[in-house]
This record gives sequence, C-alpha cells and structure tokens, in this order.
Amino acid sequence: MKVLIAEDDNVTRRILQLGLERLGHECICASNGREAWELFLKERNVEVIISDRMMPEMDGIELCRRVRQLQSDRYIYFVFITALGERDNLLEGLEAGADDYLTKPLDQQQLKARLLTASRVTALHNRLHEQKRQLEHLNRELWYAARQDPLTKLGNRLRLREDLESLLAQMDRYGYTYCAMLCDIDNFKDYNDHYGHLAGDEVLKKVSEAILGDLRKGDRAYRYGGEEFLITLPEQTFDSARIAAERLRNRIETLSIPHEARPDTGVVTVSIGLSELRPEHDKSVEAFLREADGALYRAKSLGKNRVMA
Ligand code: GH3
Ligand code: MG
Ligand code: MG
Ligand code: MG
Ligand code: MG
Repeated sequence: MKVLIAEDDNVTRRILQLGLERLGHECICASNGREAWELFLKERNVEVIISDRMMPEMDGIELCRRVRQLQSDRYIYFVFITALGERDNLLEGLEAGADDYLTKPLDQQQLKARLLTASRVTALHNRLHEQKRQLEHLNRELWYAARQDPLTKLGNRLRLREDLESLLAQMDRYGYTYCAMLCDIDNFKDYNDHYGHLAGDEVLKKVSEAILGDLRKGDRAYRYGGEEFLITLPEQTFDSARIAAERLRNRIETLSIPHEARPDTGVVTVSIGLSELRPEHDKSVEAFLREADGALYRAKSLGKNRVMA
C-alpha cells in the first residue's frame, strides 16, 4: 500500500519507514502536519496515513479532520501514533475520524497487523464504491430506457409527459411560446397490409430519422403512438411552426418510400396537426395535445399529406 508518514520525530519516522518498507509498502514522509497535508494533496494515490498526534504547524487531529472532509472516491485509512496511556489523545483522534492507532514503542508485529486491517478496509470500501458506481450507471441507463421507444430511439410518452411539464414551467417563468406538431403517417395500416409489418417498422425508422434530421436547436421529437410522432418547438410562433411543419411534410414525401396502396401519391406521406401554447392562454398539457389532435383530424379529413392548424 502507499503510506504517508507524518511524524516530527526523526527516529520514530525512520523506524516506521524501515518497518513499512520491510513489509513491502511504499512510503512517503513528512515531518509536520502541513507538509503531510500538502504531500497528501499532491500524491492523490495515498491509501494509508500514519500520523503523530503532536506536530509543529499542523497537528495530527487537524490533518485527520482535513482528510475526512475531503470528498474522495477512495477510502484513506488513518492511523494515529500514541504513546501508551494517552487515553484522551486516543479518543480525540478516533473522534476526528481515525480508524486505528499504533502505540509507542513501535514494533514490527503491530505495524504488520495494522496494515493488514488497512488493506482489508480499503479493499472493501473500494469494492463498495465500485458497485455504487455501477449501480448509478445502471440506474441512468434504466432511466433512459424507460423513456425511449426501442424501435425509433425517440422519446416515448412518459418522456414527453415529463418534458411537457418542464416546458410549461419554463413558459411560466420566461414567457415563452411553444408549438407542437402531431405527425401521423397516412394510410399506414394499408402499408402494413401490403408490405408486411417488418417493412412497416422500417418506414417508422426512416420517418423518425427524417424528423430528427429536421429538428432545430431546442426542438424535440417523441413517438406519440404507433405511427404518430409529436415534435415540440420551443420559442416559435404559429407562423414559423407552420413553415417547419410544411418543411417536414415535404421532407418525408420526398423520401419517396413506395406506397402502392396509396395510389394518389404512390409514396409514404404524413399529415400534421399544429398546436400553440402561449403563456396568456393558460392551457393545460392535455388541451395543448387535444388541439394538435383536432388539427390532425382536419388534415386527415381534407385529404391527408397536409399541415393544418
Ligand atoms: P390514417 O391515414 O387515417 O392515419 O390511416 P392509418 O392506416 O395510418 O391509421 P390507423 O390508425 O387506421 O392505423 C395505424 C396503423 O399503424 C395500424 C398499426 O398496425 C400500425 N402500427 C402501429 N404501430 C406499429 C409498429 O410499431 N409497427 C408497424 N409496422 N405498424 C404499426
Ligand atoms: Mg510529535
Ligand atoms: Mg394514427
Ligand atoms: Mg396514420
Ligand atoms: Mg385507417
């Protein structure tokens, strides 16, 4: 292990160093608390500190407190050196956060035993820390997986609902206006019936990619339902959203994905319903979505492959 020795008495320090090196540990030495603290900060891989209690400039108690206050991924095993019978010193050291103590006069057996405990404790701590890290990573992955549509990789409805809530909060705070597009593939059931479900899945992916490719900074796309996508457009007026929707509609049409069961266009198209959320409207998320749904319904009734507000 890498051990930092903090001891102002030259003889004790030397004995410690020789003893530790004989046990195969790596040592760095400081002759007062401040020097020890600076060494500790510089050499970020110290695992054990063996420190005297009374030292010039900074004592062992203060050194121990500082080490404990420092947020570190690794556990630093802290051992105090006390003379036999110094009961109060010992208690104060343990209270400051020390793990163990060595009594003077030092002997090799005692040193060996302390370092054995140190390696056991730090190994356990590091293992726990690593598990915690893996768990946090897994949790993050789960969080995203629960909010992502596996086919298109777009956000799902849960993600949409959460994002809309925070959009609303932002709107209240900054007075932004939001628009949403509800985009639905035309005659998609017929597509599946004609080309098969797997080919239908490929269309969903292609349309999602087209949507993603069309987003501007701050825009977000979600898979709203089977063949329906919702795109939120922050800080956009109705007119600019209409332009964006028309651009997207055109982009998907010009993908030119053959759709024989749709004779008027011959290719896959989408209909888009627009909705607007203004701070002064005092609308709910539900009303916002209902408005987009109503506009989409009108786009469908008027012959599909079009944008309606
Ligand atoms: P409209 O133009 O009125 O929107 O007609 P439509 O056929 O697109 O709409 P409808 O609601 O009748 O059918 C939607 C179809 O979308 C039916 C369903 O099989 C298909 N669908 C939904 N989710 C998926 C999916 O994940 N993969 C595939 N391949 N098809 C899906
Ligand atoms: Mg001393
Ligand atoms: Mg639909
Ligand atoms: Mg449809
Ligand atoms: Mg239908």
